[in-house]
Amino acid sequence: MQWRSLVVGLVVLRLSLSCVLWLTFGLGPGVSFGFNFHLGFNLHKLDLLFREDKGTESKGKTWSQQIQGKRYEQTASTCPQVGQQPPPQRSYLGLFQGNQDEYARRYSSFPDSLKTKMRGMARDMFYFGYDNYMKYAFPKDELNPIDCEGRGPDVLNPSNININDVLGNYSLTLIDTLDTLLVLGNVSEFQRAVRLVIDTVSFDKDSTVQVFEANIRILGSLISAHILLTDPKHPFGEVGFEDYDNELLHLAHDLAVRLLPAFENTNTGIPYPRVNLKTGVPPDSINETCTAGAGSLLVEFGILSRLVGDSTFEWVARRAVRALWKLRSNETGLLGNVVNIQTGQWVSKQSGLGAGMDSFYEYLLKSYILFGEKEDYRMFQSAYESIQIHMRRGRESCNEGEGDPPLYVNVNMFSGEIMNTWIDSLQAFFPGLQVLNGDVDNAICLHAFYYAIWKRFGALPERYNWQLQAPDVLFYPLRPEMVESTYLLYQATKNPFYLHVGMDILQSLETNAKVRCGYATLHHVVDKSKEDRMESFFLSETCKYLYLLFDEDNPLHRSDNKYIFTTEGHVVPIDKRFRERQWSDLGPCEDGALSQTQSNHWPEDLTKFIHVSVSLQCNRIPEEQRYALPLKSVYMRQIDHMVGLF
Ligand code: DMJ
Repeated sequence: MQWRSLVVGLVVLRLSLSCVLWLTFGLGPGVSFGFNFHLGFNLHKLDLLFREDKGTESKGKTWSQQIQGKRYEQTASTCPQVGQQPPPQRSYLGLFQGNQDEYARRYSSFPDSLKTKMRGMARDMFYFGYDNYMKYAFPKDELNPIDCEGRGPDVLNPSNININDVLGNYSLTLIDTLDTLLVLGNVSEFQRAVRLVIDTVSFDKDSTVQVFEANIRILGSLISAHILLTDPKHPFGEVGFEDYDNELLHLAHDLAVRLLPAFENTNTGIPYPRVNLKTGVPPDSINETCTAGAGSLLVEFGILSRLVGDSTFEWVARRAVRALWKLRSNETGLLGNVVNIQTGQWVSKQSGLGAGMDSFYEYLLKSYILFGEKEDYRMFQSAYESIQIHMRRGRESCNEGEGDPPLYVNVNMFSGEIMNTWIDSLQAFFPGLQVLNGDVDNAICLHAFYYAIWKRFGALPERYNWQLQAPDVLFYPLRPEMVESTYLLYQATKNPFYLHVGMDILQSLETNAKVRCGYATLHHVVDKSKEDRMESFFLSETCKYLYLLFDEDNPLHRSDNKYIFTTEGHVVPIDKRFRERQWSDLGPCEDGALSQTQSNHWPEDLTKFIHVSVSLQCNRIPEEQRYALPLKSVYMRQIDHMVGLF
């Protein structure tokens, strides 16, 4: 009974506040969710919980209004039925007009001199981390940037998977960083680093690592550096050296062979999450894996197969993707984020775009772009459609109409019902993928939401609760996703807005994360306390994308060079030879939806991806569009308001 009184009390309180507002400002109930959102704060939460209990959550367009337990069926983007008059509405747009120029003033130009300065800042950021890693930490895996020491696996606590999944006692940071040195134009240091890897790295280690992490950070980096070293087009100039004898490729192959036991003794073909590099799958291994972990191996394994002429690697990676795909829901087409590899049962039915799922989607599209297998694109298209239908909330168009800004929420894979009210930092990669898919409009809006969160905290909290307007999980380990999307959006639009975003990111990293020997994980995005850890992706991705954002003349941006980035930011050319395989035994596609797969040729429309995926020189964009904000001021202001910036 108590909660009912509380609800009634809150309803009364809210009605009184609405009355005051109505009498004072003439604001009726159909106005800005911003006001409703603020004033009905606790009520939203109770209503949401109540509705979730009853399972009545629906998939309307206005998610902030939904959380208040209201139904605003008649939004501006919903056509009224013929003969019916829509109820008069007062637009929230009106509330924000008049101040819109502050956004235009702030974001609509970016002088070349500032660009040069920011490029220098990104370069210095990289070298501060890299040089100190080499000085204090190499050959260990990571640098502890506060104590200026190296860090290897946690041998005393094998169950510390936060560390041991990633650190294999194989000079992780050095390997992960190889191609960034080339992107920064440092050929001599690249060559020195390659030699160091060849001379010192061995995978014959008693380390139990996560297959996914070893694949994206180590295998991906080795094959990327190998390809760049041997690329006959010499995109970065003469980077090869005379006595190079494919050692990086041999190392990559050696590692991949050590990962193969993960694909044995699994009923579904979905791999075990971890292997010991010496002894294979540990006897006490769990039978559960996340979708991204098992389903994001195809890019690296596929390239390796094609480079060494052995289909095994691509075959196991593809079998895993197909097995996961078969387990999608018949109702929604969505997958969950944790699955049992023996039974094929979903352990977690949550479907989202962030942790546990992110690179699964990414690699469907990137595999297709690289290898031209139509099967991959069909899966991607179908997944993208399901995401749009079941996860996307908010107004239909990013830059038009009324309603909440688009947002992608975590839903139950079978019912599409919302499961919680947070989005995570990893999801910030998605606008970059949307750009790659040609959906720049949606990318702009989602990115703007994350940027507003960044502005508020000077970082992205690991989880942000959009209902509470507060972080749920407070750390920020220097992740790259936000800057990755910023870079790809800049390449697609050439809008100076994105240079400002990059500058903000650079400045907050300098202010909030810089310590004695590098950049430290933020333990708490509000009080800015730190942890003594600098993950390898900070140098391999965060710094790389920041530098590229400001380096217009980078070889990667020349129109005759076409590249794609792996999920760890490693550069791989889109090359004809990766579309030619010497085998035809990829196995039949058992899934009816994919059975049309016959040809391994790229279809005609691939140019769409090539244009956005690589360094498009966007000089064709008309001036007035280039310097207009990518998102109208009124919508930017709406989002800023919504994340509590004012
Ligand atoms: C990186 O290792 C990769 O970007 C991966 O896809 C996701 N997690 C980290 C960065 O956050």
